[in-house]
Amino acid sequence: MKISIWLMALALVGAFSLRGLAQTDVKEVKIKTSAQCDMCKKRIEKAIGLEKGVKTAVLDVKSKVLTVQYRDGKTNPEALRSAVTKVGYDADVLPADKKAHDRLPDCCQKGGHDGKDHNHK
Ligand SMILES: [Cu+2]
Repeated sequence: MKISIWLMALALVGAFSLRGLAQTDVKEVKIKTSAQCDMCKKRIEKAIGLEKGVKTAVLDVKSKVLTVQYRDGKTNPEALRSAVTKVGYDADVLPADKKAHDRLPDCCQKGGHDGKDHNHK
């Protein structure tokens, strides 16, 4: 009898600590960027991948959407968006950091050098 009470107590403690883990679990955010090409993809994924709390960062060039998996509590969508702007790209409603954007190769700047969306062949 005593043992089964202990087991129940253990199970309860286990359930609570699992809930605690879940709260610091991985979350996902999708950020619309102004990426133009595969170079942008690599640049953004590398920079955001190195941000604190980020597990994975994957950019879909076609939709320009960056999907970030991050640890809740270590970082947040606002910090991640701001990190994207510092790489030189728009992040949802946040405009790109101008200095960073102007340092990008022409083809990676907003709209590319001819003002049209294009992709490198
Ligand atoms: Cu580019």
